[in-house]
Amino acid sequence: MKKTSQLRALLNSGDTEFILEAHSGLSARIVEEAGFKGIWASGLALSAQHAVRDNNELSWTQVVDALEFMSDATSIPILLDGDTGYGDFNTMRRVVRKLEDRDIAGVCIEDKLFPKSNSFIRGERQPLEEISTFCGKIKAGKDAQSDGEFCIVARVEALIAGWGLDEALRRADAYLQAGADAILIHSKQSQPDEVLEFARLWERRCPLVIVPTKYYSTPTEVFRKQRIDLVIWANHLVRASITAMKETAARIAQTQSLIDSEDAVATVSEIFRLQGADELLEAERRYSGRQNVDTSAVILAASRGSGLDSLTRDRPKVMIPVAGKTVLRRLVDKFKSHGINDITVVGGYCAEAIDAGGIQLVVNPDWEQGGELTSLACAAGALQGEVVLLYGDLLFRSYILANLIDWEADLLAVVDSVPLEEVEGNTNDLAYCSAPDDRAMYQQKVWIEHVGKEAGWQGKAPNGRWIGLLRAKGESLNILLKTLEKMKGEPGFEASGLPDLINRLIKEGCAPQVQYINGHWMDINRPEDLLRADDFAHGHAG
Ligand code: SPV
Ligand code: MG
Repeated sequence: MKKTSQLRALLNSGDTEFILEAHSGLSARIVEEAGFKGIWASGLALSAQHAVRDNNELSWTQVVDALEFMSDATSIPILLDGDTGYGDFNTMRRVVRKLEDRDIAGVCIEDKLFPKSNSFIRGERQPLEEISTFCGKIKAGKDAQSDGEFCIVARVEALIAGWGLDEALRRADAYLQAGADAILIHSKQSQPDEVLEFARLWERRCPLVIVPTKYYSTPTEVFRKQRIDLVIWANHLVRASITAMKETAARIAQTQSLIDSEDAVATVSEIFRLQGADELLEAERRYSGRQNVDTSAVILAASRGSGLDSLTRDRPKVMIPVAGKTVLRRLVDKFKSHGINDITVVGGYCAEAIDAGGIQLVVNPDWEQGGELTSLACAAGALQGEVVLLYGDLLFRSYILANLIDWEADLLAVVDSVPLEEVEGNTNDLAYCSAPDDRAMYQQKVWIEHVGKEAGWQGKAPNGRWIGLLRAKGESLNILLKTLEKMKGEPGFEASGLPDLINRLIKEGCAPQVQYINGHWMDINRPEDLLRADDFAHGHAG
């Protein structure tokens, strides 16, 4: 339903309905999320939000600009507190057209003189507008609206100005004749008596609206009984924000720290949620055309690295420095420089020593008994879109990552084809492939057939070593996730590693394509690897 029709339905529902004040896009969204069917764009709150007085110090175009944010942020109708209409009948016409442009459902105008002041500041001394002049404004507004459902609410200030009930009724009647869609009867008394009496005498000639700011202690049942159509809770969000901001500001000023305030305020992710950050991420996926938007990295770093005793006494392998920078920082920098900013590290041993800057740290509680796949399962939530999966003790040249991201294949594994007899260090993950490395061929189509420690498999010699770097996306990533889930329920899962997962994927018909390399990487398993790593980092080796 369009917003104008929603407001009209609210005024004419036959029940007592409620709308709450908002003064910004954010507060408007909060009103809608709280379940309200409409928003009161309060003049007092809007001006207070800008630290100016409720005396038309905010120009009406500034009001309209603020309303645009509120309207864009919500799908429920906004009734603007339009003060006196900001001028004469002519201004009123222009205001109505501009409000319709911003999808505002209605405006309430009060029968005071421009520039007005708030009714609760010496309200009794404020002069009222001539009835005929005010009726002209209502008529001009009604004639200016292009949507027949747009509502003009006429606010009667006669009670506040001290003119009495008869004058209030006389004015309300004239305003109704002039075309008003509803009457707002305002009062500054602490009891609702005069408002209820007005309502009784008004006899439901048109929808009646009230603002019980001053007679706030009246039970809502009383309004229902008098069949008030719309109750405006006119200023509680701006007041709530003042209290919350003052308390938080004082606490931070006093403690010179954030520690005592963190739990008392909304989280930063709550801000993102209210801003609709998720929608933008989704839109980025659809529209940005950038390749790496979805690419994330998952680094397995739960193990201590048993061959590195004293170096890993109080930190996991990833936190070992190489040429002045930890292995993890090197990996993170490399990923970031390739546009991969969503990096998850699965820690375990001494996870608290992992520098969590710029990464999501997930801890595998079973790291001691569990193998690599128990760690991978902990990061299952991060296995979305396109994922680079690797061991946390890897150093490699940047082009390897660049190619890994660039290649088309859904599932891609990096295999080093340097002959084993020339290899220093780890020869664990031997790769048996559908064809040997033909270095004369670019993007040669080869698949892994098996990964294992054994020096021969089905009578074949290995074609190289899988370096512990894998990239998965699309259907292959789905199959990987399903396979991981299946393996979780099987005996032996606890002890399984990434090569077991690869072998299982091959059995499922999802063999990784091979990206052959020739050196240019290393992993860190023994103390002597560290000297090589320093050289590697300085570009002297590999
Ligand atoms: C407002 O919210 O700005 C109003 C209602 O006009 S009151 O402040 O009660 O007059
Ligand atoms: Mg006001």
